[in-house]
Amino acid sequence: MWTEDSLRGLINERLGDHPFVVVSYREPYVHTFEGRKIQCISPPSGLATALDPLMRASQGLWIACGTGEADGMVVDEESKIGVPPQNPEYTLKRIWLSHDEERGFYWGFSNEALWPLCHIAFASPVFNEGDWNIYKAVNRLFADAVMAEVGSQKALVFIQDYHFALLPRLLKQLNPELIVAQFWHIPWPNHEVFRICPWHEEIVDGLLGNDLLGFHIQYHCFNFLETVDRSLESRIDRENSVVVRGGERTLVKPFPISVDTELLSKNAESPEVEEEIERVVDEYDLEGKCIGIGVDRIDYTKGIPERLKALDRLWEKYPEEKEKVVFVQLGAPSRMRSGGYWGINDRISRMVEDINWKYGTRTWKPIIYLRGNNSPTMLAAFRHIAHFCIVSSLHDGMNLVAKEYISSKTDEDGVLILSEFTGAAKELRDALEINPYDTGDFTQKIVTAIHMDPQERRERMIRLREQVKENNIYTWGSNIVSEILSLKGD
Ligand code: ADQ
Repeated sequence: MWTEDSLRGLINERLGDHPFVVVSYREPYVHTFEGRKIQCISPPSGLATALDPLMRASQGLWIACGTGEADGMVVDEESKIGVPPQNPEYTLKRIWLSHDEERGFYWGFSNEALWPLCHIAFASPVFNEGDWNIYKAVNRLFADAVMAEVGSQKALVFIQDYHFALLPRLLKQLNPELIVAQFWHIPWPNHEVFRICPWHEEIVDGLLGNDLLGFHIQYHCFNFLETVDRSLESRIDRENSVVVRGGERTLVKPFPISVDTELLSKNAESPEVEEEIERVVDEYDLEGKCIGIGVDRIDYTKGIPERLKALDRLWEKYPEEKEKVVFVQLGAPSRMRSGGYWGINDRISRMVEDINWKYGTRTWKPIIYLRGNNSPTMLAAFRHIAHFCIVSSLHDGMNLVAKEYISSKTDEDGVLILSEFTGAAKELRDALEINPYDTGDFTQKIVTAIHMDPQERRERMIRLREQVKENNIYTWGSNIVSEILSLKGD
């Protein structure tokens, strides 16, 4: 089983004196104001959890956009700061984007074109030429930032996600000695879908600048290879999952991401979480109830309206479940500057209100909707007490919520209801699988979860916990880093 220490050991042993650089849009540490005081927070993110030990061991450099309101006040003249701030072990370099750059690069092309294009959720992508030009310019800005640090050295550059599809090619043009790898955190659709993007060939060519390109699951790798095959002149070695183009090779492989299972399990039993459990049970009147939860960024890909529809059907068809079952939906507002997200927020609020009005009584509220960036302690408390958790994404690269729920169920008692359209469904075979569009079956699965025999519930949960223990976030980090290190060839 991989741990933080063994991941560090791997780096110490095999990196040598090659610089290690991570590039992502989001930064691992953000400086904000608390009143007049500056505070540093590390946003809860699986990615930072996996990469932090790796960065510490390599004493590397992490390049990301400075987005915190106090970020600019704590860096040096090169926009750098040693992190973690109390005991610096590696360097964070912040890149500053203008309003127009942020609008075109992040809100525009990344989130209004690539996000809907890669998720089959039937939201039309917006292909705006102005946004595309800014996306290209910001990718160049990051390429210059990497080059300013590594020059002609043989450095290892590990890029995160769909914000930087063009960066690998730009880097390889500037320094062919670099080892470049990228992890694409969202699905890759099939060629018929991807080719509607007017610039799909440039995007695919940009990604083929990578020596290694990782997706969560094999299916996304196949889709990518198919897209390459049908978009560009190249040779595909399917047996080894390699694209050969102009003498360059790109290895395309799945690396299913995960969570820090051990830490989440430990936290679930901490005194802080126990206290929070007492508080929420009391405040929301949950004593003796069968509790279901949903935990999501509010995004149209997460299938929240579909989930509410199934719950509505539950109380309509099975009135005996009234007063007994309470569903708690924790929803973090997300990307609210993007027009595509306003509708989903309104729709969810209206549906919750309608269900509570239709079925609620003076002593029972069927759905408790806690909209906000909920604290890790509150999330841990709800995960620990929930009898079932629903993940009903219409399409999702992996979905960490499913794995966080399992990790928090230290009592080995709980049921995961999981959409077949998540990457997680490929691993978590003991979940109750649903098609979120099939409301009848979805409702039936909720009933099954509520009434599952305790022995079966426990056996399924034990197997799920074994699965996430074995493939934890450090397994992901170690597998992908081993692959990157083996590319350096010495
Ligand atoms: P996301 O689309 O953000 O990630 P997900 O994997 O579910 O989706 O991660 C969401 C994270 O936000 C989880 O850690 C969760 O606990 C947290 N969160 C959700 N609701 C919250 C709330 N109300 N308050 C506070 N925190 C909340 C993208 C891809 C996924 C892929 C990940 C990692 O879309 O498919 O799993 O990257 O690669």
